[in-house]
Amino acid sequence: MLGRRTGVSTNRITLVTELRQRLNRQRGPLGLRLTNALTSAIEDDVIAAGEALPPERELAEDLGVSRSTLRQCLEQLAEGGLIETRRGAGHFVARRILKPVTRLTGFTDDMVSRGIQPVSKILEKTIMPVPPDTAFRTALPLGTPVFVLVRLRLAGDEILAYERSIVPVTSVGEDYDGTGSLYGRMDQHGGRPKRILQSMRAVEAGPEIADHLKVKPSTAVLMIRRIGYGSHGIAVEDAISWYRGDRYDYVAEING
Ligand code: 16G
Repeated sequence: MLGRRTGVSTNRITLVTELRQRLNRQRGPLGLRLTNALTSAIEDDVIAAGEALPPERELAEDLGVSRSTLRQCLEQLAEGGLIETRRGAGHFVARRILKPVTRLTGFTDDMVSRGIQPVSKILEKTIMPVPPDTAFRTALPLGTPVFVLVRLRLAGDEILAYERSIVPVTSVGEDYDGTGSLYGRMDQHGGRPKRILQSMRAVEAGPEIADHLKVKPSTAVLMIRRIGYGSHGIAVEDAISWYRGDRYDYVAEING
């Protein structure tokens, strides 16, 4: 009501009230308090993923801080991946992808189930005898023909991952051109993995990965190794992926 009468949205009033309280609860330099207040407000969903922050000038006025202090805080949040700054449009709370580790899905499944358009850019596709390191990891006999597919994985125009998948040619068919969902293609041939061994670790993006993911070198990214086994226990995928660490939350249910 109040919001409508004054022309200020209720969301903005709630956000400003919350931020003021969070600012006052802390000690230390104003910039640090403001960064912490904004971070915790975003983490507590006071302002939801995808929503716009109020314009810089208005937010600075409402909070009684200078625009340059606010701008520095916003730059820090953008670097940490909490907000996205779109030129001419303002600052938006970044959307993160919650991915259950226990569900056996591929990238396309993950995107489609969230109503996001999956896009892939093929960087390399080759048929070759299985590389020795893959043969060691998967126990595929040396000489097995495999399809090597290197792709950038995007949600719309946003790059989320860079990945290399190696699958036996029998799992995709010799006429596969690498387009569309790899798992969708495998479903029509030998079948997608039924069991997966996966490891995940945080690494600093080297220059090549940073360039692919369009992040600054040394940014923390998730390196994920996945070996998928088909219904007869034979390996059908050896994959390595680098996922944007600021876009993915891997979640698991743990029962005691
Ligand atoms: C995921 C898998 C990857 C698999 C791909 C298939 C992880 C870490 N990696 O990105 O191993 O090849 O999905 O996706 O989950 P597609 O069916 O969309 O091609």
